[in-house]
Amino acid sequence: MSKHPRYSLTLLCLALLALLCGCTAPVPVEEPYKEAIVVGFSQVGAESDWRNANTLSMQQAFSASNGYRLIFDDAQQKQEKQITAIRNFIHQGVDYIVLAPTTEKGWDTVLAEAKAAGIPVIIVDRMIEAENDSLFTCWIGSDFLGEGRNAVRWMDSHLEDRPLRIVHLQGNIGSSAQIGRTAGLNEGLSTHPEWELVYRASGDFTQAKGQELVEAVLTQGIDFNVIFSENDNMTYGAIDALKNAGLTPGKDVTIISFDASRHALELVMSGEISYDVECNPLHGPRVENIIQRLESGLESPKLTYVEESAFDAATITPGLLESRGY
Ligand code: GYE
Repeated sequence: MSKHPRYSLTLLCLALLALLCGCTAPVPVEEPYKEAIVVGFSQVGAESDWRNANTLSMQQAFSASNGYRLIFDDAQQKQEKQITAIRNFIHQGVDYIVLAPTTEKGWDTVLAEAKAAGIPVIIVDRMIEAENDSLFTCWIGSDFLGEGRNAVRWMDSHLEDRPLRIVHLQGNIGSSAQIGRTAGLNEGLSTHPEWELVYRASGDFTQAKGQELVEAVLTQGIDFNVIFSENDNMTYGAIDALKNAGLTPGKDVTIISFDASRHALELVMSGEISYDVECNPLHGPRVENIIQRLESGLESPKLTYVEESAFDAATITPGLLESRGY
């Protein structure tokens, strides 16, 4: 049977009508009435500027004027809420499920349910660790280990003149963004005996927790000269904590950050952030393109990594800042 009973049914009715009328006139050439494609999108939450830009990009791509009905669910960084949302999507019989997973593990059961219901699942942004990869149709997102390695390469070539005492602010533990960026730093630590990790904790990718962690570091009197912060929002919190303590970000402490959202790039320009590794959140048109391919019966590559860059004072330009859409 056709994957799209809504089209075949319309055509069948037109053909029957033509038969009943006994008319020989050709069937009208207009496009058959197209129902909207229903997409259920389970989003991680609203923890960061990156996330909000990602949500907006998805909402714009899956608009009614583009032929979609988007059912959006914000899971507030809780995997249980995402599992419930996916079950609701299955129950509602959506055409596609798009999942931006909080963490990598724990999806096998619910994705098997989506598979049994015949609903394609597209994973976006972070990855999942599935027991077998037939549980999802495809994934599109970033090379998080590559991002971590990129930051380490910069530290290696720009901070070689002094021993590093690193404060590491991690993202939401168990998420691909945290796992990859942390693994990149760990590689750097293992090959640089002169780099010392003096503090490591998770700030869950939020500004408030980033600030709290750096305040705790300062209160404990830990000596440090680098902050390796796994996203821009935690960096903003860290900067506030440093400034409140009378320290100058970029001078007293070198800050490495991830995402490269517009405000962070302004801080690269002003020297408060020394290096920002880009992570592109504008996945809406990319996922939409995948769905269009699937609608036309084409396959989509199983894994797609988006291209990304990184910026420091030497590479940032006012033009780049202006053109930044997020
Ligand atoms: O870096 C962070 C967000 O998964 C790439 O999640 C995403 C990360 C991003 O909250 O800001």
